[in-house]
Amino acid sequence: MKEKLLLIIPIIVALAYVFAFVSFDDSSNDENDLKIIEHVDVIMPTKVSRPGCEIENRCYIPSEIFVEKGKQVTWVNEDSAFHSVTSGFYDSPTDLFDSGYLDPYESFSLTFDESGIFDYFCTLHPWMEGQVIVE
Ligand SMILES: [Cu+2]
Repeated sequence: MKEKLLLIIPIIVALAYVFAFVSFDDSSNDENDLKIIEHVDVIMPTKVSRPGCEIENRCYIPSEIFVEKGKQVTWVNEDSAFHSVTSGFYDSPTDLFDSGYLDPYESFSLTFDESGIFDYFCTLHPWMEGQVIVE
């Protein structure tokens, strides 16, 4: 009986190593996902679907972003509500760009090929305003 146990224990240890390896492999996949999220430049944080974030200019974070000409800017909606990234202002939209409604955790990317100041807002929440400054 004791000899049987002595045989079983190494097998259990070996299996534990295999499972540890498998779960390690999974976590490396998660790291890859995180790398994608690291490329986010601007977030729409939680609770911005109610007024208040505009007081400290935190409806988009950062609300002002400086980028080099030709560079891409990526927004991600970290809120549980829909939001948009739409060029211009709520009462005077321009038709330069419009993300449409972004689902929670959906992202939107845009490449800016011309220098200038690009104001944008959310079509659902007029108090949400941001700026991309292309140098
Ligand atoms: Cu919004």
